[in-house]
Amino acid sequence: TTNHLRHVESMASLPSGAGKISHLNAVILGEALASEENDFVFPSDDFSRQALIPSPHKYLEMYKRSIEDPAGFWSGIASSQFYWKQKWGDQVCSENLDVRKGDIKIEWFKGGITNICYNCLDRNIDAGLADKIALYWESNEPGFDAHLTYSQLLHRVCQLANYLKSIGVRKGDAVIVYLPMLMELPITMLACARIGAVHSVYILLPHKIVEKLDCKPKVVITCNAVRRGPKTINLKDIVDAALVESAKNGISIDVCLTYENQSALKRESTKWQEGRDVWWEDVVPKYPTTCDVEWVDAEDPLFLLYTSGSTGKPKGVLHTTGGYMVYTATTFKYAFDYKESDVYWCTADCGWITGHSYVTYGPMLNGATVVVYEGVSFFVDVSIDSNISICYMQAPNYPDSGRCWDIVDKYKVTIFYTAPTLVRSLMRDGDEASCISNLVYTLKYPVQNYVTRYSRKSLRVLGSVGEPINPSAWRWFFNVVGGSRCPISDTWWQTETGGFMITPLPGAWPQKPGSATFPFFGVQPVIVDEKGTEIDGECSGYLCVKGSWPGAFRTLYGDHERYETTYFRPFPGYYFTGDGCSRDKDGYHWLTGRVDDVINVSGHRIGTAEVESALVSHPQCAEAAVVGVEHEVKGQGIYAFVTLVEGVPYSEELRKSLILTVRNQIGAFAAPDKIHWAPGLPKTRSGKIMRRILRKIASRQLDELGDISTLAEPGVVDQLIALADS
Ligand code: 6R9
Repeated sequence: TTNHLRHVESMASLPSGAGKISHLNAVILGEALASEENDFVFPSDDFSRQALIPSPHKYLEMYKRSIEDPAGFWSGIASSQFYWKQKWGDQVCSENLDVRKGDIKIEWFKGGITNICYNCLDRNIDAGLADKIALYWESNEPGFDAHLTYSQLLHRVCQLANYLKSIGVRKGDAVIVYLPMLMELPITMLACARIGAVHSVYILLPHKIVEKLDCKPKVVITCNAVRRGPKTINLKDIVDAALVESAKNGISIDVCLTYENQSALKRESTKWQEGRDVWWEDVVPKYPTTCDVEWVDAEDPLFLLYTSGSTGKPKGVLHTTGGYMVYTATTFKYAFDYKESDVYWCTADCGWITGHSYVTYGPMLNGATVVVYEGVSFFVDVSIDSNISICYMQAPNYPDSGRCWDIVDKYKVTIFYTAPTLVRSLMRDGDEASCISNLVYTLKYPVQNYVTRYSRKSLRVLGSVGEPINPSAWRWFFNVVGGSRCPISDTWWQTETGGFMITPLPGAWPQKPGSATFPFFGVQPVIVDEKGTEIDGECSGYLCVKGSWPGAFRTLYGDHERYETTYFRPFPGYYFTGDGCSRDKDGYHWLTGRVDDVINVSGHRIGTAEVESALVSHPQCAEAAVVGVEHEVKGQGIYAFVTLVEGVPYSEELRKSLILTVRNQIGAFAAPDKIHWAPGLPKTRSGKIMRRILRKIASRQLDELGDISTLAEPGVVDQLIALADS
């Protein structure tokens, strides 16, 4: 095609100096592209022509600059596109990323004084966006919606900020947020940021919250209930239970601000603790709609977000203000080729980093119009009832599996950002003729396919995040959902990185289904072997990052030691991502999943250790070992080997009760898909469980068990195999 040629030409004409950037070597040569590989998918000429980064050449030019002069590159963006009350000091970035040279430290724009809420709202309003829609809110029930313009959003944010100040929330104080996808969630995040408070948003609030409250919050913001598909979930009950637990540990919450989500539950039916609980609607609207900004240092904390680690205790990832602001805004703009007229929908929940960086901050900093959808758009069945339904991953299938595209058409969504788990589940439903649960829908859409009965013609760019997207899901997303027209930004990044690290720039690169392609500006990914030696060219190994980027997390809250040990000690001199990665002959990056003991279920990280500790807390469970197994929809499923206390017989009832224990302690999404009764576990003589073998048994690759001679009791393997399908 002509487009194909254009790409090859632009690659061939690159300056030879660009070749110094080693991982791009292969691509710069352009050889593979010329060799008619059919696994490339090219952006259309039309798309590339209007794109912010229209060619590999342009990308390389900017990429080179960002690597050779990071301070110049980022300070140029920071000063031209954001408001700073006061400019930063002499140094744009000061860092030590080498444990051998002292404490790890990352600082960007230190001394710069700003406020991210001001930059999201006031700055955009001053620039003429006052009447532009900031948020479209779509309810769980089709037909119910709301919206706010930028100036209306600012008023709401200010009212809440004033209320929070009135109850004593000050700069640096932590605020716990447990809200569903209502407009009040981004409002809350922005209100905290406006007054310099540190928000800590949860996607679930397990009973074990006590472990997480080391930030000593005084205020919790929640709502009474939420509708997810056909179900009502009483969030307030979950909060109440968590607060009882934390009180036992001496953490007392003064105020539990509760939004009355009327469509889900009336206030009369909400359990209430006088003196602590306050209805949002009774107090917040009484406050003034303007509120002075608390100016903060670029390195003042913005938020804490807890994420699973490979050892039991969740990690409180701390992000600061200035670098995060510059980084999320810039990544959003380029990776989605953002235009002012775009309508953007990210299906992630704000309780996940994706919701922080790419529902709230990144898009709002760009003055974008954002769709917020209340209903099930992702997963999570957070109910804490005792009824074990094995449905913890839910697709957005209410009233049916066409809901996403219904929303896309309704708001004329142009950029749609979601997770492979959702793509896979809709792919499963999407190609079937409709088998519809709802009469109105049946009459409206008699026999058509869930996807194609909608136009989707507004779509321009698609995005994927959370786990590697399988090439088959990629192709379905591209061909069916995007009508073979919309580039897919498969964004690889982490809670820790704050924003995109390896991502296609739509329009710039030909894509390969399943590859996250190339690093974002300023990011230097390196692949190392077990010894920590960088490997070049076509290779695979451990993914690390050299140097810092503005969006990087600065510490683990209250545990800088663990921050260094987990991320900077495994391969001294580098940030270790915990992921495996290979690079192909064309320089494209392929993420291969976690190399530590973290399972990725529907894009959510669950430490094996967390699930194991929950299982073992059951009085009849002696020992547990958890591994991930391939799962058609969730990406990975949880497979648990469980050894029972001597003399206790294995039964269906016990199985349910084990699963319930995990649900109650961690959350429904962590519930094992399979409990495999194990009279014994394969262990080395030093007592380490050999997960390598358990993974093989779990995936029934029995002829690939490998060497089992180092086992203390090799006989257990045969026992386990015998019990595999019992
Ligand atoms: C944003 C987010 C991070 C882990 C990460 C990796 C996996 C995320 C991915 C991906 C392949 C992608 N991951 N995006 N793997 N391709 N596009 O997911 O943050 O919840 O912290 O998870 O998710 O394994 O290390 P987080």
